[in-house]
Amino acid sequence: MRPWHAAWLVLWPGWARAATPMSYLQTFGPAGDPVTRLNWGLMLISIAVCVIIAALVLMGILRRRPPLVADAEGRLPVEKPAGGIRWIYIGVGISTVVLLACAVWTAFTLSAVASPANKTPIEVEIDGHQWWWGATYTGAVPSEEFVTANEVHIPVGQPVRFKLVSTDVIHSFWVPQLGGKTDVIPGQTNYTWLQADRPGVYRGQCGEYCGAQHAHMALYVVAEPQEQFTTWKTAQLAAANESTAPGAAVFQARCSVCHTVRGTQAHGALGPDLTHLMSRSTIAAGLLPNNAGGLSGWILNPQALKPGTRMPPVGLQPEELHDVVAYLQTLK
Ligand code: HEC
Ligand SMILES: [Cu+2]
Repeated sequence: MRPWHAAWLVLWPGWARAATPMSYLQTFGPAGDPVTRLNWGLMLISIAVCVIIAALVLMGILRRRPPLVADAEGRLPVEKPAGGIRWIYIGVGISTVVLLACAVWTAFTLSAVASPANKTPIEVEIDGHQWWWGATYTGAVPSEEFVTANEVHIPVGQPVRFKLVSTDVIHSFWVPQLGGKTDVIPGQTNYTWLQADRPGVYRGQCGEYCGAQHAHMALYVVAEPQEQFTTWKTAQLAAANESTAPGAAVFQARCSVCHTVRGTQAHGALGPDLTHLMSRSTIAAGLLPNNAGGLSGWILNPQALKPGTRMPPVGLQPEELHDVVAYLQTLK
């Protein structure tokens, strides 16, 4: 981002979200807004302090002292004229008040973002993997539970609780325009929450170095009106149909050990759930667009596109590849 773009962040929020999806200088929900205000406030105070100190130093340098007067023997007085200590007291006084105010503001900010004001009926369990995000929507009853990956939908204007666990190393869950980072630690469960006050797609990213493909561990939070969210959720809850397409057989034979497609024999858990793969806009945690080209390239050789990824090249014949991609595209 160029420095002058920062001005646009303030003047035109829509631009901020579209052009700088990872900028935390502007947020769009109560889990982030208090911190953003504090951020800008402390920055402005710091700038003011620099300007005031610089001005005072300049004044000190430029101000003429009254010339020292020699006594009868021509000696200059050793003692300097008194005065000025008053300014030390004033300076210390002002700084103390300002710093205390900042500390109090910080404390209020931390408590404001610690937990949502309203109840959170929706809880999503996020599990960090090298290098993708699993997402389980836990319902009140098991039949309301479903699993997806790398793209979570939330209803606008409602707080959503995120339960964070890791299956391997430490990751960090971070959607900068909605809230701060929370570490995702193996053997420990952390919680955070997010709320989006405007509909939109918010980009998230692993915020803690977790290995070679850390940079390709993105996450999308899609905030939509309640009605659309319910439609999405209902679609996600549905299982896929057993398919007789040739690609389905290839998938069962070569991919089901790692991938789940609910409603079929595929129950693998090493890779993302693919039941509603086509409802997602990207694959491989934001690396590729989710279309025939992206899918074919990915399945042909994931290691070339995301070296080190836990998905191996499966070694399909061209026809099998074609069929399996056609099958995947039916998983709407
Ligand atoms: C050894 C386990 C394994 C096998 C076998 C495997 N995959 Fe994967 N697959 C993964 C993992 C792990 C990922 C996540 C990779 C990442 O994003 O870094 C993945 C990701 C994917 C994705 C992207 C999903 C998303 O939402 O990002 C697709 C599509 C996919 N695999 C299709 C297939 C197909 C088709 C086959 C069989 C031809 C297959 N996989 C075989 C482990 C496997
Ligand atoms: Cu990471």
